[in-house]
Amino acid sequence: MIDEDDRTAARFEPSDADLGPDAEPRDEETREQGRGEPSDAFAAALIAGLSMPAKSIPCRFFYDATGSALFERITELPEYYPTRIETEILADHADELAALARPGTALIEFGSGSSTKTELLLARMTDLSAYVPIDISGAALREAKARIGERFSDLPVLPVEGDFSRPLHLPAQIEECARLGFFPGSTIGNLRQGEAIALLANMRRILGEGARLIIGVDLKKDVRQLLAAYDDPAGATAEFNLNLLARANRELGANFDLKQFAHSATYDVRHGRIDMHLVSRRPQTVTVCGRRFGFLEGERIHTEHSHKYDIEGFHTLAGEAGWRPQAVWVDPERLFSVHVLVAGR
Ligand code: AVJ
Repeated sequence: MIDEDDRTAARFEPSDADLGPDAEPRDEETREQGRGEPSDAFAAALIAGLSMPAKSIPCRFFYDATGSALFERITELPEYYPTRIETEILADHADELAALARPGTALIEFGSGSSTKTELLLARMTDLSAYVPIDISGAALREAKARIGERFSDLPVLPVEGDFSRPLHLPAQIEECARLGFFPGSTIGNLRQGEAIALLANMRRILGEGARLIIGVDLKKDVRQLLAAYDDPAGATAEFNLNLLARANRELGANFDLKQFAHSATYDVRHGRIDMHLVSRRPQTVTVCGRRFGFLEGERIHTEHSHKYDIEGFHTLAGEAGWRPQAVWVDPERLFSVHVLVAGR
């Protein structure tokens, strides 16, 4: 089931910022730009991506302050079901979630941006020993710690600043704890097959044998419904997509004319994924950091993959990374799935 072209892509969104707990901290100023990545990383990725015959921009650059706010708006759209349905599934399985967190368990969240869902879990998991958010952004971690610390004052919050697509150590304080991972939002869908397997395998190494992982995965469904979720009539997704170019103008002094690029979302049946592009409306030239990039009319910049799985397909993928299925929950309309996996073959 593994595509050749997917196999070669071994890693999840390589970033210049390998901030394991032992890495040298970068200075505060560069670290605070966007989602913890300095502008020069954006500049380098943008120039590399626009220099390829098939142009692309890595989707992790969506999430500067503006992009994060736009994504929040997307999650409130009637057409964008994933956030709403995943939250419902978690709420509907509160007792089973609580049972996953026996006394002495540490909850380890991959990313720290999903406040409502995290708080839903923490409210149910009353016997947790610690909450460990892992994120590349120190600012996001400080916010999460303040917010969680306020509402759950008895719960030790032990943030880890680092890139969870790389080897990473958990805090010594949770050495004796059972580990329960949490990776909501179908973020796994951003990765190609090979990258997704590599990330899941890395999470297994981080959490250790016997650990459990709660992971949200968007399901395959009617193509019209998928397309509506990624090309909403209110134009929020278009604005989110175009923010990549707006960000380049703001941060790098690029001169993209936002009116001359169109948002596009298509469904690729073979790979089971939504592809987002920005499409040049006419022949044009854009300057980024002193470099000129030509666009033909209709030429596209690829900006995001969002893979959709059926339950069996996701089980196969997780199995390749050394995870066994323990449980899977879906909503009555079968729009979204939440899996519980166990580390070990
Ligand atoms: C945050 C990656 C899950 O793929 O649905 C929403 C991002 N892109 N609308 C997704 C997104 C366009 C989202 N994920």
